[in-house]
Amino acid sequence: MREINRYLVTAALPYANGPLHIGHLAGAYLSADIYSRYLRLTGQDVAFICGSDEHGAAITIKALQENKEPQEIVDTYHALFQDTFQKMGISFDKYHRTSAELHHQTSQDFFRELHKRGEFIEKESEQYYDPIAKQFLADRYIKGTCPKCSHDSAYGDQCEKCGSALSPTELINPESTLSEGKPELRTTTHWFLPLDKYEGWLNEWINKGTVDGEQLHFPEEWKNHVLGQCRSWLDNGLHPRAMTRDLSWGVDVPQEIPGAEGKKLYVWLDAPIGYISATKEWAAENDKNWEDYWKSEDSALIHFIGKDNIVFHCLIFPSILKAHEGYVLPYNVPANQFMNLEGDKISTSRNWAIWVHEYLEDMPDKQDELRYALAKNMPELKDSEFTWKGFQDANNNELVNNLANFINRVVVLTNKYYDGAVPDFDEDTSFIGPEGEESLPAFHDSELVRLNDNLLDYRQQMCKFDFRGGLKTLMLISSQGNQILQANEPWKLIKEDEEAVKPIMNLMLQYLKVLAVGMRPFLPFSADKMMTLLNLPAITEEGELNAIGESLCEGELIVPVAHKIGTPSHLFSRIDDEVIKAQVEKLEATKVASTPSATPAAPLKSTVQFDDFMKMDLRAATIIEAKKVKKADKLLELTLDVGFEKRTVVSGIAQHFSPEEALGQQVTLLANLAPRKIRGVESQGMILMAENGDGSLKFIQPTEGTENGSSIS
Ligand code: B3M
Ligand code: ZN
Repeated sequence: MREINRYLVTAALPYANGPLHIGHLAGAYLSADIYSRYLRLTGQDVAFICGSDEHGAAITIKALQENKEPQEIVDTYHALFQDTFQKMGISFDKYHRTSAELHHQTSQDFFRELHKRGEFIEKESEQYYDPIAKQFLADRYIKGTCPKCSHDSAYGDQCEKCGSALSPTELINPESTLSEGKPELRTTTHWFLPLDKYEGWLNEWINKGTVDGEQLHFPEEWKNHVLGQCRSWLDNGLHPRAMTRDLSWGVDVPQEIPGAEGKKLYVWLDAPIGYISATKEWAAENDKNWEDYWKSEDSALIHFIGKDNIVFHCLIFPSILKAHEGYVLPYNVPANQFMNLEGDKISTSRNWAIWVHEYLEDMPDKQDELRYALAKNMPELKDSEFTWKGFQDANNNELVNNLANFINRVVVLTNKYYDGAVPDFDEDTSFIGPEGEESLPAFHDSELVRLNDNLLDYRQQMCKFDFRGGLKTLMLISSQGNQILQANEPWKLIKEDEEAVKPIMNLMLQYLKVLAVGMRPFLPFSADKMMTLLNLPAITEEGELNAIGESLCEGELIVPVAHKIGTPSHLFSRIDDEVIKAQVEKLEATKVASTPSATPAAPLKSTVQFDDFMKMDLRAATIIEAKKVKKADKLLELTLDVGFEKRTVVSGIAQHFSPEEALGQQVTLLANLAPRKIRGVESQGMILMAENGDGSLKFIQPTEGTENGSSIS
């Protein structure tokens, strides 16, 4: 078995072409930060790496729209990102950028090495060229009508309406986005990575975690939706992918290679290498060796990303790393799904988003409140939803009423009864436990162990990337503290039996320290304040959790008797309805501005009898596999987990959802529809969809917490 002595944690490099929204935070950055902070608290050696992705068409098109140079655009957003991340407490060890010289060199060296090893195939192909702009038109430089759904402004690489992946030559009536002129086909040569040749080892590596029989990771530790996406790509067959582009902005193909002139590296080749150049820079600044993190078997590479980046991090980048040789492959890629906002997909183009820098302007001291609301709702396994009401409730009911209330009570009472000094106590004094049980006198054996058990649950959840679970466990510790106070009523007991209050208050102070340290990954600012309240040294994230765990295990106090704590001050405050209303109105205003006039609803169908309706058996089910049906543009073949069994359903949603988008969604299944064969596949039921006035489709989804197989009536 592989021993891990070092962690290299990466978060997807954000494109420097627009500000960050809460979906970005919930997708990659917050989870990566929580995990890195957690690892540091357990004494691990961690390098937490990120940077701005400053190449690719996303940047040049933005520059074009704003009539600026690409460099100006990336400088603006790189600075904004640094500021936003820092204010939100994202604790990168290095935040780098891909326009840096070191990055250009690193990615060119990579290309050179792959070229030297003969890993590329050089291929001539016909590509659109804009004779007015004198440029080849890759990906987003070309627009036209989607051959799949007839949407009239599909891009050369993708139709944003139906989600289909396209190539520029498939577009009907292609048009250059640079000159709006008609492009012509010209021959150009590019270097391709033959991904089809790597299918064999990729299959073994994804499904068994082994390469040539050597165990490199454990697929059972990977999230199902990540494995599912990888398998669906592999099942559909991989194709050679061009690693270069004819562009003016990006990393030059090393000029000594014949034919390199005018060619740039494909952004998805250079961007992930950005993780390597960032690590190099960090290592140079911190007297570390970057190769320990990238080239040593006892190092675990963990990529935090959103689900739209899975194929690049789980198949393409690993292929690049392996082709180069000497590099570790990702140990886990705990990708998140998407976070929706108030019932709709977050969308930059429709301005349906909460921009993090604006949030910080509106609520400059509420970083932890946002981190909490996002973490508690993190789309770890399926899409989730952020609502302002939910944010308010999380703050008022959980942070204020549970956590802050508990902490405040303990600090106030300790100051009042003992002048702030942690009381000593008689171990034979009994008190009532959190579930109302009359606790046995052996305080050390029962209560500290209970606390440690909770802490162990938390640790297990955090190791498994179950951050929602970890946070819940911490909030449970806080609720248990509140329950112990409530059941024992020290404020009454103090008048009758002073001695009996001491073990309770002592224990509550131990709870506080566990909460401060445990909460640090989630609420770094508040955890620091909690340590100040306790008058304990600041948390340095250098193994504090281990220290606490060891003491609790031994039945030793983690806040010693006679230690003098600080004076009370409030950690969180209520957020009023007006504040929330203003935010909702701000968001709604963008919707009114961008929504076309409502289209009339479809006319009602004729009446059915109640009995007819009751014949339908509707069940909750989750899509666990999704793939396109060959030669059928409209169909997806879905595998559904219906709790008690699995079903195959062929559904006509392919023009609205890509297999990746469908994967992981919980849906409503009409389970007793007579099976029928569609394109040779037996479809065992139908999933229910809503059609909006504009023709877009939505899944009819059971509310959060509905178990697969539950019947819906
Ligand atoms: N910039 C895409 C994105 O932000 C891309 C990630 C690069 S990670 C190497 O979704
Ligand atoms: Zn389309």
